[in-house]
Parts: sequence; structure tokens; C-alpha cells
Amino acid sequence: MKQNAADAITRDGKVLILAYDHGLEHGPVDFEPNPATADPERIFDLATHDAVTALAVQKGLAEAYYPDYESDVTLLLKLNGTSNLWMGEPDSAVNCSVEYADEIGADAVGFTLYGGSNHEVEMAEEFRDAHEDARERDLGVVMWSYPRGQGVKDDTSSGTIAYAARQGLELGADVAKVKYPGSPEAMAEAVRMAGRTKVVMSGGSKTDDRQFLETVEAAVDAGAKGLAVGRNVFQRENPTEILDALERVIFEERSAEEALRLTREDAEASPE
Ligand code: FBP
Repeated sequence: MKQNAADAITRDGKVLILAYDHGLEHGPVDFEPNPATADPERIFDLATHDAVTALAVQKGLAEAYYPDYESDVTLLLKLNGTSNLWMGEPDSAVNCSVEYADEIGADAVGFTLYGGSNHEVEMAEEFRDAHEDARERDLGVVMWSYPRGQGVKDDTSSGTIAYAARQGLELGADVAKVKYPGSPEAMAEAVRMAGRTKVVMSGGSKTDDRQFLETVEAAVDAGAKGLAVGRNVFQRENPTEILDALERVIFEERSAEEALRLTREDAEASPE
């Protein structure tokens, strides 16, 4: 069962998760660069792009918008999440049950684990329940594996990210989403530690097209299966163009350079 549970959120074994839980996790500040993106419909529309294998949202957005997109978008329901207003040791409230995620049409569930936080034990126990409930329903399981808190000195060091990826494997995630550890070698080590769990890179804050695509290329070359990205897509002026380029890097295994060139040529050939 484990090897097939995540099929719904992959394409040719690769993954491109469009993440849109920022209104909860970071607040409206993340919509400022592109104010129209405060409207969830914009992002659900984007998620119909061929490159997107799943859209990750919280329960409220799924309830309100997913009924209009059921046939065009694969739903990855994020089960926990906390606002930036919370100032305590990293923790994440469980906002949705697996049963309810399944009821509203999720193909997979997502769960954040803050390894190293003083709340790690409770979070891992909550993950256990979520994981086993998801297995009963044959839903894929994606772990946002983000070591942070008192036990973590450097949350993107090679050792920390390899450990984060390994936590995904040990605890049963189909996909472990980790931050880029700064070099292809460190990413390759995370991939090695994750074994049969697919590693995807977290998009992070917005960077320029070339820098972003080159990092994605490096991660994919190092064995990552793709990307889970929010701001680096929806904060751009033309999010569809960057999805076109990501499709070329992740699914067609082209270089960042080539993907950029082809995407620019397409834009010139059919200007809006
Ligand atoms: P980004 O690509 O914008 O970083 O989005 C991915 C994501 O994991 C979101 O799902 C989540 O809201 C955010 O990053 C968490 O970011 P941070 O690690 O800064 O709290």
C-alpha cells in the first residue's frame, strides 16, 4: 500500500506541490507582493496547470473552493497549521481530521513536524494518528519536516536536513518536504537518508527566476523528486510562466538555463 498511496499526487514519480497555506502560517503579508493572490480562486486556477501535481491548502479553503475544482485539481489537505501570531516554541494545531479531509475530497494529507521543538513528542504522536488514519483510507502522506526550536542550532545545515528527511522515512511519510540544505551534496545526502520516501524541496521566500530554477535543478539532480512551493510561484507577476519553467526542469529534466530560454521564447511567440 505504501508505495501506491502517493501516486495521486505524483506524475511520472515526480512531485510539484503548490502550497497555499500562507494566509494562516505567515498572514496577509505574503499576499502583498501580488495583492490579487489573497483571493484563493487565483491559486485554485493556477493549480489547474499541468505541472502542479497537488494543491496544499487548509480545510477552510478546501471547503469553500474545492467543490468548483474537484475535477481539475488534486487536493493535498494540510491537517495542521498555526499562525505567525503564536510566539511560543514551534508547534502546530491539528485543524482537521483525516476522516474529514477524506470527506471533502482529499487525495493526500499534509502534516508539519517540528523536530527539535519542545513539542516534538506531541507532534509525532499526532502524526502517528494522522498517518495510520490516512493509511486506512489509502491517502498519501506528506510530511513538512522542519526541524526548528530549542533543539536545533541550524535549521538548514546538511546534518539537520538529512535528519529531517530521515524522520519522514522513519515515521512513514510518502513524501518529505525539506528546506534546501545549501548544496547539491547535502541534498543528495538527505535523499539517501530518506530511502524510499520521496524528498521534495521547499520553495522558500521569493528569489529571481534564474536563482530559483537553478536551485530546483540542483535539487532534482541530487535526487529530489520535485518541489513544494508557494511564494516563489504566487508572488511573481506571471506565476504561469514560472510553472511552465518548473515543468521543464522537474518533469522534462531540462536545465534551468534551457527552461528559462524556452519559456521566454513561448512568451515572445504569444504575448498576452
Ligand atoms: P514557500 O515555498 O512559500 O516557503 O511555501 C512552502 C511552505 O511550506 C508553506 O506550506 C508554508 O506556509 C511555508 O512554507 C512555511 O514557511 P516557513 O518555513 O517560513 O514557516
